[in-house]
Amino acid sequence: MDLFGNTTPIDTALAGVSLLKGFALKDEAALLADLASVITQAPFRHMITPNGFAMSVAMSNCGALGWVTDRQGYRYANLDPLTQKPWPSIPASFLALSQAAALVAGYADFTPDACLVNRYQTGARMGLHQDKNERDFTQPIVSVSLGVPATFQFGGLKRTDKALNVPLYHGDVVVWGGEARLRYHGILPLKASTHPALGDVRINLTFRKAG
Ligand code: MD6
Ligand code: FE
Repeated sequence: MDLFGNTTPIDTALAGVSLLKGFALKDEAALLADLASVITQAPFRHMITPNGFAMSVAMSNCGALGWVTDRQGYRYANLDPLTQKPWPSIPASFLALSQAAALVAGYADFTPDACLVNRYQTGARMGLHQDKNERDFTQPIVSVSLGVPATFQFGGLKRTDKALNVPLYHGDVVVWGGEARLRYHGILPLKASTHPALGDVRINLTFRKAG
């Protein structure tokens, strides 16, 4: 499957990235119900970066491991620091979707143990970063976008490499692996907008094999 469906040629600069437009739409109802359940158990919070700044993106997690940041650094933790309880387990609808997307992208045995849930309100952004707190870089990351659109920046292997802007819409799924796995990426400040099911926010689910 090529990156932009069948309308645009494959951009070889993005080898290792599969953009599955609308792949999550058929599961919308179950995903939103399961999302609500996860957030009831592990509420969204603005975590603190190692430099002491509150992130503009609010976060939660489900799965055996959850991605956290505080003054001590970025890491995966098996307890929610807010509740001191294990994170909720990855709901069946989340797991099935992530595995189906990984399979389409060529990863037959993706077994995520971590699902980071990001909530962007108007103006929230995620600066260019690499995902490198995971153990096994041969495993892909599966990223699901829900709610209002956002502009995703695909950079290179160096922070200063020029980034390509790609809009992501409700239901889009991106699978990252191979040579793309350590590329810098980020989300531009969210523009004010409203989605019929989610209101004025964007939700991103990123599934990983972290441990
Ligand atoms: C977001 N996503 O889409 C932020 N990281 O809100 C990420 O940081 C990300 O989508 C690694 C792989 C896929 C992603
Ligand atoms: Fe990331």
